Amino acid sequence: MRLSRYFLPVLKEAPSDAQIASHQLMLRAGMIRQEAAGIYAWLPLGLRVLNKIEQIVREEMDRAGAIELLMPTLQLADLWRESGRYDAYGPEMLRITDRHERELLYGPTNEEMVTEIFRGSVRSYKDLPKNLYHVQWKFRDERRPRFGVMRGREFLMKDAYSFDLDAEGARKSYNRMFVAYLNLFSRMGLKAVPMRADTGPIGGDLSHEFIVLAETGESAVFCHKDLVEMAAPGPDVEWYGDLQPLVDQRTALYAATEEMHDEAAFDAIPEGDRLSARGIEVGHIFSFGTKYSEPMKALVMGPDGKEVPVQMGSYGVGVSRLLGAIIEASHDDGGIIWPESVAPYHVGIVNMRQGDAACDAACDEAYKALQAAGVDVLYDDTDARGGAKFATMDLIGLPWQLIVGPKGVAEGVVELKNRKTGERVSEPLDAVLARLTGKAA
Ligand code: 5CA
Repeated sequence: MRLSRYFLPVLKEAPSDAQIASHQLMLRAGMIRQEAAGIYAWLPLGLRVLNKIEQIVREEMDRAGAIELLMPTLQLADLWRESGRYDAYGPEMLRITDRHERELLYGPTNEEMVTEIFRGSVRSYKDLPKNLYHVQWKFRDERRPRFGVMRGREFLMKDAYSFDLDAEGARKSYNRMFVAYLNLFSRMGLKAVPMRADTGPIGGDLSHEFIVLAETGESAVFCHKDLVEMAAPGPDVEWYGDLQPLVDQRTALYAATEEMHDEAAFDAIPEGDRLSARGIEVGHIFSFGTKYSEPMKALVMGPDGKEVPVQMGSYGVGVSRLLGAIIEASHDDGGIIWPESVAPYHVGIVNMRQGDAACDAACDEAYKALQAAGVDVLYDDTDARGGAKFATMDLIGLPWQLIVGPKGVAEGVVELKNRKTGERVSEPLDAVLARLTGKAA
């Protein structure tokens, strides 16, 4: 993409109501624009990152055996009356009436609808286990929407729902999602710690929140510090084997959110290993047995010929919130530092003297070669000053900057800067292109 043809409305100053770094940087980098309290338009640069995060989530769900579908944002109130949650949900639910006076709601979550889909076609244990998921916009009329995409009213969530014949199967489904979550957050460069959590309006008795530690996090959390550095298992796990040891490894050490905190258990940890911090909840998984299947009559036939309500769990990832969490974890005074896996573009080309024939030619060559190699590239071909171009590149945080100036070009070299480390190397263009495309020069 050529910046001169792109839509990247960067701001010099962050609006004064943006209190935390990620919110300020997302506004300044032209990624989002507030349209109403807690409701954002996703501008082109922001949308690219959102799509990348969504794709990582999707790949890890698929790997763990979950199956993607797409449920609508609007749901019938009557469906929620079946579970008893229509009245229980309170003012967070956006309630809507259509022209026929039918009561609808904008989905804050999908347990009821997915249970309805399941009961419409699955009858036998032979079709189990199943895990259905979607990535869809949700609406919750939060009392205090704040911190940009971190606590929005309209936000993008991945929500998966598992169905099993018995509690043992449900536990296996839960474990698959637990392990998939460790991998998916790690692929985004995040250290997310699973912590015992309260289940709130979703219900059930087994639940973990996945927490990214950050000073600006909304939740107070307590854990053993070894959990923070524990590496993710990676993709080569036996998804339908015994995952309990992997889960036990993470749950043996103390980790809990404020609502579940047990002071005595925490104090039993040696003092130097205790971590009392703040965190951002990027995912939340629940196992709630028959809470929905029983009242909604989602029954399956067991091998003994008896019908039982299906055992369920639900598994959420805050896809749009993740942009905020990643930026909180990875930025400096100059701006965002995207991990490669979610960066909107891999490389930014900075033409230090637009209009200079040699600079333009070198930039064009680099732009074409990178595009041909399938590398996402943003070419700053505007006539802004060099200083302003550097500031924009640092702000939007692409992993690599390829800097082309008249002096270097005359000497046959360009500069390659690593956004994260700040390291620069001066090399012939061919060598730099080889590095960026992963081919030897
Ligand atoms: N049905 C369950 C799991 S699918 C559920 O709704 N869980 S949840 O309420 O915990 O939400 C799942 C994830 O969505 C949270 O972990 C959080 O990362 C994200 N989330 C929740 N509320 C918001 C919000 N207001 N703004 C942005 N992200 C949110």
